[in-house]
Amino acid sequence: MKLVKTLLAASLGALIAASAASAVQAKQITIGFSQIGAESEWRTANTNDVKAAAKAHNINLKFSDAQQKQENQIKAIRTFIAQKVDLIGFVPIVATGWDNVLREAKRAKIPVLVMDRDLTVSDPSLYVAKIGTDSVTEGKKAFEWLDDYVTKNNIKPRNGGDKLNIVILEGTVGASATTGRAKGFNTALKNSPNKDRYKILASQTGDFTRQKGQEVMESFLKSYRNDIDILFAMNDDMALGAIQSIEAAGLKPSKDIIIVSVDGVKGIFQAMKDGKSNVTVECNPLQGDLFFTTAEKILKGESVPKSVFVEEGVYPAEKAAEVLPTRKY
Ligand code: GZL
Repeated sequence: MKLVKTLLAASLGALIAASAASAVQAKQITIGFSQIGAESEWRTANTNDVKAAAKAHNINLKFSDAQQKQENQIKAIRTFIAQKVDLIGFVPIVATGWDNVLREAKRAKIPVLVMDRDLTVSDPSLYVAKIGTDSVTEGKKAFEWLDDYVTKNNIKPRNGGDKLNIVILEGTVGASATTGRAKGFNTALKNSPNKDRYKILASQTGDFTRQKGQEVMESFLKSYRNDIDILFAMNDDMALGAIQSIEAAGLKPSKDIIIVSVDGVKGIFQAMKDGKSNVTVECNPLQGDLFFTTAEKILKGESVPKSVFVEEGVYPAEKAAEVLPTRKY
């Protein structure tokens, strides 16, 4: 009789444990996600991928669009804390200014997972990890492609001088994508054996938007028209805006002015196919699946790497027609 009671108690215990475990598994994860805004084709692709991946992972996603304002991101994170979400995700529009709100998340014992851009905090434990892109390498790849192209095609300054003049359309001021790409590009230029053939004539933010890219390129052309040989645009949207200004000034984009940009969105592949741009360095926005897989690991108490980069390539114009139909964004 005693044995029967023991067996019954054991099976009851197992039943309770199993149902508790299944209850934990059954509990849908709720994640609060603060997105920067919708400033570029790239950002829209990133948002669409996050939403699709949340569905695929059966995540209850509370999505907030900050309309390009850091204060809106901070407000959204505070709301997520008040709602006691399981995890907070966000794309830091700029690298600094997050310590206080992330301390509030830490006090509320809500883990924070960063996507896409980097942040600078006084205490690295304020966020668990960052899933995203390596903007320094993207900037380095951009210059290295340019240097190789100039050498192979024996490109000479349009004004007959001894320097190939570069103008730069920078991204959002203070964003890690901006500082990283600038660092990568400028360091590769400084380390190049051909560094003396280049001069950076002007560099100004176009805030990653097509409209500002067009406006700033128009002002560059007014100031330096026939002295500009190369445009480095820190994203494709600004390059596409600049192409419109270059054509309006009666110049041939990709021929009179070599154009190098970053992202790899469909719009730049079409421009390259139309003979209007030279190369795009891919920055992969399709980070949603990796983000939610990592979030699930964090919530199970598993350890994850502090930083994980997604795969990225380089696509010159001659590849555009072949690659365009395969592009997912
Ligand atoms: C890069 C990403 C940048 C893109 C832009 O990781 O944060 O923001 O390059 C986007 O197109 O606006």
